[in-house]
Amino acid sequence: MRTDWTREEIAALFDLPVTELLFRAAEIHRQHHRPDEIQLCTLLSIKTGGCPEDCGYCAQSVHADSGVKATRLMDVREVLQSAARARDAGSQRFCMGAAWRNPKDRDMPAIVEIVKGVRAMGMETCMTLGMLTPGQAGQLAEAGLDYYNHNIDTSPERYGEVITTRSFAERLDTLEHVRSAGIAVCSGGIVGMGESRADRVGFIHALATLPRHPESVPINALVPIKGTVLGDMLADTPLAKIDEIEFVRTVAAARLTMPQSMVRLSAGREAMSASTQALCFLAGANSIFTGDKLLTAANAGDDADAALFARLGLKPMEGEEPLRAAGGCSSGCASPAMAG
Ligand code: SAM
Ligand code: DTB
Ligand code: SF4
Repeated sequence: MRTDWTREEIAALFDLPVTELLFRAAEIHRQHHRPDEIQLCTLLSIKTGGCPEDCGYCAQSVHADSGVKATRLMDVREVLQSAARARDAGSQRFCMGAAWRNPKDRDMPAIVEIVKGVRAMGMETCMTLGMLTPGQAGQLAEAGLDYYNHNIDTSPERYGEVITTRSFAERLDTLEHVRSAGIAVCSGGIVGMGESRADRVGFIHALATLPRHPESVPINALVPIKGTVLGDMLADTPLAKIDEIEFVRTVAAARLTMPQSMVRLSAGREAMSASTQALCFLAGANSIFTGDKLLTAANAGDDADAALFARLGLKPMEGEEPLRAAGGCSSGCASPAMAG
């Protein structure tokens, strides 16, 4: 897979007539994935609020006035009950988030127990706990963690305007520790934070030029939360709200530059029309978060998603996702029947 994309090439993709862009993205999508299958992932906040970082979009930062209450790390048993409900609702992956700058070493035994427990239930596991040391990444790998989510969030240039308590380079360091430990990488970011198109190009460029593409690329649409810097900014300047077609273009650019990755239409679906979501799926998004809650914000909910899938004729992905490591889709997606 190409990891030498230039910003000019990516900017040229964004500039394509939307008909051409979607056609190309859909074509690449079906060469590597089944176009009628969408992966379902469920999120659980295992430790909410009270985070010392100052991410301008986040309700869980102590710097925000969002009313989110800080909690302790959830009990292992409670997490496993929640995972069982997600599995029974058809979810393939269970993603657990903690509002930490980084986990403390004393948190690791409970985290390891959670990973082992969820895996034993037959689900893929993903965690997002903030920055990791190489040792902590190794512990998670040994516990059997499948994915680690750590978003670069925006372009390297814009990063410092959104978050000041850590750097873009620190984000890349953790991604490298995760890779070296042998855990699959989930990394993406947020669109609609008042950034320019050049920033969106820079954001996709940073992901597509990593030494290896992230296996999962979550593309979030900012969920504007009252009391956060960016949520309040959007409330004051509604014109800064991202155009939905520009969001779709970003999804298509992710699909075209990272053909084998799962591209996740992540936060922000609740505020999106069915038509926009359909365009995102056409543009190559093939994964969503299900359930009625993200970490603190509301999500579309299982009934709404079942109705959406019925309308669009899509179905949940079952079993293992295609083995990109083996060099392509292993479930027949490029077979003549699917490709024709
Ligand atoms: N503390 C960890 C970290 O920052 O890596 C993990 C949790 S953090 C909430 C995970 C990701 O959620 C962020 O990197 C960001 O991309 C996304 N996110 C947080 N708040 C959001 C919002 N209001 N709208 C859209 N995405 C959001
Ligand atoms: C990601 O990229 N999006 C998810 C997950 N990774 C952890 C989080 C979305 C959070 C939305 C805002 C909230 O629920 O507070
Ligand atoms: Fe903390 Fe993560 Fe929220 Fe940033 S995004 S404030 S690191 S929980």
